[in-house]
Amino acid sequence: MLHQSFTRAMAALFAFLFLLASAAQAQTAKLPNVTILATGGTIAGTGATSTTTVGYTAATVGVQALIQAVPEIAKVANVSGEQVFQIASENMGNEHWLILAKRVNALLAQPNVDGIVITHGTDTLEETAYFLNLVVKSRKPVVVVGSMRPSTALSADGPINLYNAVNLAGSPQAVGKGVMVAMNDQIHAARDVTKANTTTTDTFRSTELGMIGYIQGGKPFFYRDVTRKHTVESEFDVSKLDALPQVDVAYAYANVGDVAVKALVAAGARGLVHAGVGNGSLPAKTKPALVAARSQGVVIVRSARVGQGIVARNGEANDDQLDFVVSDTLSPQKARILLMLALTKTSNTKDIQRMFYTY
Ligand code: DAS
Repeated sequence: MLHQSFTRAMAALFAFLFLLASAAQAQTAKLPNVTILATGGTIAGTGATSTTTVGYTAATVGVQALIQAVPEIAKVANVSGEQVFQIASENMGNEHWLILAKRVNALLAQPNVDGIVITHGTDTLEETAYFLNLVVKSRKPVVVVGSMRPSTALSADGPINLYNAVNLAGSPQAVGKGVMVAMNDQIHAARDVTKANTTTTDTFRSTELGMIGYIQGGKPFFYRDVTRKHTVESEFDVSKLDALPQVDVAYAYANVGDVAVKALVAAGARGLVHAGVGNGSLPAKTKPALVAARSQGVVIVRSARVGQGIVARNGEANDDQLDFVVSDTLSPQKARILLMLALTKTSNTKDIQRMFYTY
């Protein structure tokens, strides 16, 4: 009699545990599969004390520790992590971008990967995001995220930024939006976002062209669409590239000469972005060096240091006569990225100008 009751109790227990496991499995099966690619930065940084918000060490915490620090992530996505690099992003280079882009495309080609989050230093985050926006070959969400305070700081922004980024990367509404930057509960398009403050948590801004949405309660809310081509509509493909053409930026200011331009060209620049004053103006002391560079086959893009607005073709210079390209609204650092990729396809300035009005 006792034996029968024990057997019945054990059978009931096993049935309950089986149902529990099945329910958990069903729940997991419903969650999106998101891969986190960690590259370093402040989000992986540590400081000596909880009030150390400057003077900390970036790129010290590994991807698994970043994930374990936010257990809530497991409730919204099936997450796996890869440590691609561990660097402060002021040291990000073309070689890093090629490795990262190839890994992103390989992962997104897998049917069991629904989205990707890239944790990154904030200093060049906008540049990596724009580069990927032009070379990722998938409509699946790719979200670049960082933080302005190290993981050890009071009110560190990294954990909530990471939680938001994973939610966004796993969200069906984020499909087809191009590469996004998720910081400070905001969603920005890679093309128009820039780091606008040295230290504050609201540093990422899309100023005049506007961010594309918010993340509230872990959910994305979109209010704008991206108008320029990106990802699967892009003509650029880095899958077979081991290097990118050397393209540099020369900054204009009162009393500037031509030393920087001449030095960059002498060092082998195949393209040169001039960060002009105002509407991309060319100082008289710099212009001859740019004209000479063009005559040697260097492609010149007139951009502007001001940060907002369209650099008008044939406005402050006769671009038709000089055979220069204008950057449209791209910042000098982003114009450099597009020019680099353009030069993997062509050196024809009319074709390159089309690209600057397309992406
Ligand atoms: N040095 C900065 C970087 O790695 C730290 C940061 O803000 O992430 O970009």
